[in-house]
Amino acid sequence: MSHYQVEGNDPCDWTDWESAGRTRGGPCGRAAGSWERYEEDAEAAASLGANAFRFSVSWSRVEPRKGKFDEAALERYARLVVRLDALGLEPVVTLLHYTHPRWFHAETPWTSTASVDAFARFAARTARALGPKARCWTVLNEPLVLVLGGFLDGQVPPGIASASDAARALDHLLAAHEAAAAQIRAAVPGAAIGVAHNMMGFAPERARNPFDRALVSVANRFYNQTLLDAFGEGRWSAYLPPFTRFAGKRPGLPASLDFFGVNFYSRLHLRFLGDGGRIGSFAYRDPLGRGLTDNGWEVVPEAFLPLLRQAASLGKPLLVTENGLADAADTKRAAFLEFHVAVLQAAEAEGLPVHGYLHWSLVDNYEWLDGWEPRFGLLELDRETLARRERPSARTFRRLASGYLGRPLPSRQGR
Ligand code: IFM
Repeated sequence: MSHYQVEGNDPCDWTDWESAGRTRGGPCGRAAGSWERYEEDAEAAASLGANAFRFSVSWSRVEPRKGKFDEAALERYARLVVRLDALGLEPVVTLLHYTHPRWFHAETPWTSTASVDAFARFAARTARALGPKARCWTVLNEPLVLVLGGFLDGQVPPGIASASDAARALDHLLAAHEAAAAQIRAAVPGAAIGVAHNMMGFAPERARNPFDRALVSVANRFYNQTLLDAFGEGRWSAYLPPFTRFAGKRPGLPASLDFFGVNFYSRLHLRFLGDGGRIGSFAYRDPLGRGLTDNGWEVVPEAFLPLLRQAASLGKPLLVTENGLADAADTKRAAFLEFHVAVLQAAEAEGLPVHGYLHWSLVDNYEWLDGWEPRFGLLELDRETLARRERPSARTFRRLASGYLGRPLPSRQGR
């Protein structure tokens, strides 16, 4: 779960984005009301047989004014951690899941080095407040997606469209990861530090077309491999045609990471256009005839294993930090779960270090630009009463959870 998508009533940069009419799906509003219901959600996860619970901390709640921390907000997350622990659920804590406090972009934007100190301060306060029971940290969620949407496309806050700003923002996000990791390790003995990276399958629209195939390799290199290079080698150089290059060096990054989180959903089909204006087009297709998800994504577990192999080349433990689908009628979710857990078993059988699987999501939540239309929950949310009700596929999750024994969650290397 991520804070903004479930908690409700959390004024931040994204709320302003909604008010400015920049989203398609209406306001987030009360969301799923989890700020008041986290314990109920934790109990539901435990009753489904889960042994871990991923959530994110809202920076805007914790530091609503720059440098002024809200102890009550920190205490609320600390209470959640205590409850998770009592229920036998390992907390997996994310510190940046897309949203920022309202002051952030004006005062310490990701394009400036001040962002790194600001984020490290937030990380330090949060790690101290959540304490030793919060061991597993995915510091940044999908940093590359944030950079592409917020700094290259201008689709999400802060709404910038500049390749040079995007390159700078990525560098500072990675520096912020490193600084935050040091703070967390100082506050939480034995903490395991990770990142949650969105990985996408890519296929040539025309299987034998050499230009489509070349596009696939460029897209994979840029979208999937950049962060693997950054965290593996401490440097990255990524090219997105025609005019974007991200390159940088952070030699301390590899040592700041204990595990790599993979968020996997779908696959894009690429077609070379080369018509001057656009290099290529990309679209979700359904060549395997399974039917697209409610938000039009291909269901393609076949693309999952190659991506896990690619991520494993980093040489760190892996955690699947997100995987799921929008399926309000719940006609596809059970099979989706079966397919993807079978891939995890295949991955384990070939020795890939996959330590666990976190389904996205426990309960229907606010899906950013698409609002409330896509329904990702194992639990269906009644938007009027905020009551949760198990979808039939929750039974499949329960059965798979009891049979699928991942390895213990990653621990800090060298300890
Ligand atoms: O809901 C999002 C989540 O916030 C980040 N990863 C992808 C999910 C589905 O779009």
